[in-house]
Amino acid sequence: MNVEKLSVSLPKELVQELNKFMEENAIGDRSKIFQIALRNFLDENEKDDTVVYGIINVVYDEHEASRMFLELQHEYLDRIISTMHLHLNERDCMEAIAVRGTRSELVNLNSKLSQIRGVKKSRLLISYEVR
Ligand code: NI
Repeated sequence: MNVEKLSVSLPKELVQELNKFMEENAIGDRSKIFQIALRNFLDENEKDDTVVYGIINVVYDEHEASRMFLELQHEYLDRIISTMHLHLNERDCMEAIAVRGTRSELVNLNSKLSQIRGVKKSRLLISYEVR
């Protein structure tokens, strides 16, 4: 593998947390963890025309977010394949939204979802690239 060495600055607490995790899980290769984290970050944020399948995982406050949340899903109806809804407690809900579209479209949808008031978390997992 062709590698390049980088020097990065991180908050001390984050490094301590990482070191503790590596120790507890007997992981010796810090570079591997950064590679995985960066790959996930780029998958979630890179924009291109590759058609992909993925899952958007959203946790939201039903009272605050429901209307906007549904409107946005209707706007993207031809990108959404299926949705699973779970009631977490009296107010909070989780949805796993299976999606298909270009990486750009799905990154934009995830970004819009995460900006809705009452949405606590929205993550896009790219599962498969159509080639
Ligand atoms: Ni619910």
